[in-house]
Amino acid sequence: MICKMHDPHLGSSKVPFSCLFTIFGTMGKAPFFISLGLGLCLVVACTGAFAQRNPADYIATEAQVPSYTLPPLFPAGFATLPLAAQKQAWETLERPRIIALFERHIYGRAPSYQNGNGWRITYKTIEQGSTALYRRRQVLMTIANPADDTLNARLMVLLPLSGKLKGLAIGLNFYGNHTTTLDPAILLSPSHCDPNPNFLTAGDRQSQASGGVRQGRWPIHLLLQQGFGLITAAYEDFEPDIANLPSSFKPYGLRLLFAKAPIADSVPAFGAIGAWAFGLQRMLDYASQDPELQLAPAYAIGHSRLGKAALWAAAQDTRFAGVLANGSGRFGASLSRRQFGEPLATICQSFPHWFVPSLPAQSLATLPVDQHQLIALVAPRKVMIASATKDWWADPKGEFLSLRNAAPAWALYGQSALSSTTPWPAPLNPARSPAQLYHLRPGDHDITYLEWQTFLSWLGK
Ligand code: GTR
Repeated sequence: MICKMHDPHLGSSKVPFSCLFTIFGTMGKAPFFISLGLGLCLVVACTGAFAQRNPADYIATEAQVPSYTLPPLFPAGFATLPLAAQKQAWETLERPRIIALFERHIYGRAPSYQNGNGWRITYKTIEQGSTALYRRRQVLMTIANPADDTLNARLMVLLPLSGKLKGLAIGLNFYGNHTTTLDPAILLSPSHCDPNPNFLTAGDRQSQASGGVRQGRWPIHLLLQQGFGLITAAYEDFEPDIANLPSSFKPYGLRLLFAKAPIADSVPAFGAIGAWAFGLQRMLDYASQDPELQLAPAYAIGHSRLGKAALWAAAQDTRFAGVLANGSGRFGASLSRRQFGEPLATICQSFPHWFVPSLPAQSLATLPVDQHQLIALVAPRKVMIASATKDWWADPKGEFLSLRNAAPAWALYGQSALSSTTPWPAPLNPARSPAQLYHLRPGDHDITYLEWQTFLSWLGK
């Protein structure tokens, strides 16, 4: 049975009835009347009380898609160079040029704190322990700007009990670390979160009652079984997801921290997507300075807006061994010039704080980059792009075409990649090469066990 359930990160969507049992199953520690309240909320949601985006108001069928031409992946004459020279030109000229274009026109620039300009980061283990499943550390990351303003992010690090660490998944979560597991030792963060009665938030702050409500998105058991560790943090620890954030907002995020110690730069400072990507990179820094974690390949993982952030982080930062960008859609994996689903103007209007202020004024004709170029920046590392059949808003086919159009970047490294004629695959029949994987799941905008399982088993090959 399917019912409608409101989730601001889904719009309004359908979730399997079984999820209600999962949620109720996690409610053991909450008082009975809270469970009852949740039940009532879900019943209201099931009546379809929440508005849904109407595909009739957007381009949502293939026949309506206007023709488009993508910016070429390589400059003119590139193919005439010997392969070694192409690879060198890609790494020394093209990658930096393309990254600079994405910074200037879409995501904005991060502070380059590593270059001795006064930004500092410290880590403090504030709790550790173990369960029958994993070893656990909770780490307070403090980021300080040159003027000594600071912000804290709380990292939850889960590691297999024994054996060599095979890999690390690094991803941000929406409602708090404690929502990913039923472990009562997980600490809450005081950062903002989207007020969501379905997940029992305390207004716009995290609440203990939300323990485990997002386990379905975080199959920790599976990760550990495969020898993987997990580092996660609430995304709003790094940047509140609020348009027109007042400067008095507490606790503030990276954008205000950056604004308090501005650097002379003609490129605008990052929007929220850039700030979350920066957060992922700093989580990777934590892994890189730890004797055990630094030995494992680290993968950026994210869903939806956090899929956009994961892709941007992995594109810039070659220390990531790869990325799983799930349902990342507009300004994630999907091609901007393929007008299907969420329009450029709509995303800029709904989420003006995600991007540089000049983005809404861009037309598709003037935008100097498209998203296949972003994916190409991940080469020769691993990239999995995942979509869902009913997620027309994110343009599943556009996500696939973007990956396919990025394939020549892998060829520079002598890696076989998707061919230019690979068709958009049927659901559950992924298109794959050793370093590129596209997966289409039947269903809605979500990340599930299936995407994680597909990603991990592909990495294991
Ligand atoms: C939507 C947004 C999408 C996607 C999604 C999410 O409303 O339009 O691009 O990012 O939010 O992050 O949940």
